Amino acid sequence: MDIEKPIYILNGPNLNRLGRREPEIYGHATLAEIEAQCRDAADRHPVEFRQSNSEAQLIDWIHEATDSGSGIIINPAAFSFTSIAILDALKMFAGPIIELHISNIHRREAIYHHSLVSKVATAVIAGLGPTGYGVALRAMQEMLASGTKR
Ligand code: CA2
Repeated sequence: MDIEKPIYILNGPNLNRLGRREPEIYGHATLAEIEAQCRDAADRHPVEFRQSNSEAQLIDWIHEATDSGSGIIINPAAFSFTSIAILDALKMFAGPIIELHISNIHRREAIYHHSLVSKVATAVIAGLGPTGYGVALRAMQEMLASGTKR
């Protein structure tokens, strides 16, 4: 294991607007505050923290992580439920993948219940609020230390 390889934390559409609406579902933290929380939790690895509203951009970042990353934490947001292209890109990644949702998607409307990404995720975290990012990062570092593959 190369401990210098970064953990990619990828965030999908609309998450750049966090903290501005529906705090009862998503909490009050902005994505910038969540990024700071992740950098605090990442004591052993460099972190690439990114957000895009574009499916193509997220796929390019998954390819980048496949070439030079150690693990992927991904909140694909609405693309969780629609994107076979993101699923296919993640299949090429050999390391651990944590799918993360701020809300508990299973308590919500039926359109949020079936994530395509879960098929390729090593683990899924949902419903912990913004705290889930720090939890995911600590779990990812444990996985990398113990040599977990996808
Ligand atoms: O709970 C999550 O993290 C989600 O991935 C968020 C997605 C939703 O489609 C998934 O079902 C669950 C939606 C993100 C919406 O972004 C927001 C932006 C501003 C305020 C609140 C949410």
